[in-house]
Amino acid sequence: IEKFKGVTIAMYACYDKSGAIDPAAIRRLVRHYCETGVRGLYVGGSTGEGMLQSVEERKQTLEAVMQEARQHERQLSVIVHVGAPSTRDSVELAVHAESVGADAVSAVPAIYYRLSPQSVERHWQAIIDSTSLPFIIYHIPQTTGFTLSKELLSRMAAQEKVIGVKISSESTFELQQFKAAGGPDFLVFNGPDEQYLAGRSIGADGGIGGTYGIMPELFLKIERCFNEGRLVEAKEWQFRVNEIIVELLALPSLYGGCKAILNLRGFDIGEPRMPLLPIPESDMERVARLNDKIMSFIE
Ligand code: NGF
Repeated sequence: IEKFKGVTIAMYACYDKSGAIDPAAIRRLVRHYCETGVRGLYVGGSTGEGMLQSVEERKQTLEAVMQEARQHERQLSVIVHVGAPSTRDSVELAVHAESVGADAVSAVPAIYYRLSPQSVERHWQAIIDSTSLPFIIYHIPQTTGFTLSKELLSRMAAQEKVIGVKISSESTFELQQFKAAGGPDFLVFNGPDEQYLAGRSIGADGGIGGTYGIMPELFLKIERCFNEGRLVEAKEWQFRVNEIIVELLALPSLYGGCKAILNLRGFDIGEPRMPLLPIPESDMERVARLNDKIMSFIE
């Protein structure tokens, strides 16, 4: 489980001008992330727009990620989000993830229907049983509407294959409680990037986040300061990160903003897919200023 600890970037979806998956752009971005020193990538989650893509597109995306990631000496740990409205699609994606050499799979509860805990448990179990890969629960109640109880979490965590939970709810208390319920070897990933340091301080083993991809260097600084016990410095870096996140959240869409920043840097990954909004021309000056600010923090 060591290979999953630390900073894991939630990968952005990459599209060409027509809105189709762009394998070349994916590989370009993964190549860049391989050089930053982060621990791994989380593919096809909220940031990765997995829910807005067909099963085939999700497979195509992962294949491009794996082809690039496996060419580098520094091996990124690749966690694949296979959550989907149907168990059948999630299982198909999990089987595919294993076949291309991913390190772990992860899933939200099946979305759209209001599901009982028994139903979510059966859904996750079907995914877990379909491969020999480790499984990471994805807890994001604000989008799925599903409240994960400590009881269900503990039952899931009792299985060897269930190695952790990614907690995107904003409660650090819940994070601490889930860590206690899972036990010392059960991984907890911080979800809200604004609380990376708070999450780490209260028991998270690392984080998976959607804004890491435009400023991995800053999250690595927080991580390093935290590990070396330099907490005042860690807090200063977190505050700088939060200055950026506040501005990103004020844009028409968060992922649109992140992608626009990467496009300014020449990555050419396209816009988010509707209903997520692109950044209008009128906001591009703001985005450029934000990019300058990030770069000034990184230097
Ligand atoms: O996007 C959300 C919704 N949360 C993400 C993250 O927890 C989920 C977080 O990075 C994620 O990264 C993924 O599955 O791809 C936020 O974007 C960030 O903290 C800004 O608010 O809650």
